[in-house]
Amino acid sequence: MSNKLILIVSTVLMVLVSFLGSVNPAAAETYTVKMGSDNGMLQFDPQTVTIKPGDTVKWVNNKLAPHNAVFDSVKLGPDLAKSLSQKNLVFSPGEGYETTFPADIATGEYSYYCEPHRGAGMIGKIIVE
Ligand SMILES: [Cu+2]
Repeated sequence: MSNKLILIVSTVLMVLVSFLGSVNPAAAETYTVKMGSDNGMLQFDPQTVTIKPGDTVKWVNNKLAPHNAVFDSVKLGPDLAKSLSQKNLVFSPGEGYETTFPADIATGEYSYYCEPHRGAGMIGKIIVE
């Protein structure tokens, strides 16, 4: 190869590398789930949220408190269930909490429930894909 060709090739490679280095992974997002629907149902709203690993779910008390959000320790194992769950009951409108799903969490469906209203069907689902 001539010196000129080597110079051109190395310049192209440098431009390519700096371009690739500037591409950021998608920024993590936050999804809000209302506890108690606007029309006064004992539900999480939306009942199903689809997220990616590293995203955050924010539960906010809306109506018919008290509520919480508990993940099943039998399915997930006690450590993961504990890290995702929010066991404290919320009473005031607007009160809530956030859970960031770990970047290395397995994809799949993660169902959870509100302890006081589980029997009434207050059950939600987070789909990690
Ligand atoms: Cu509830």
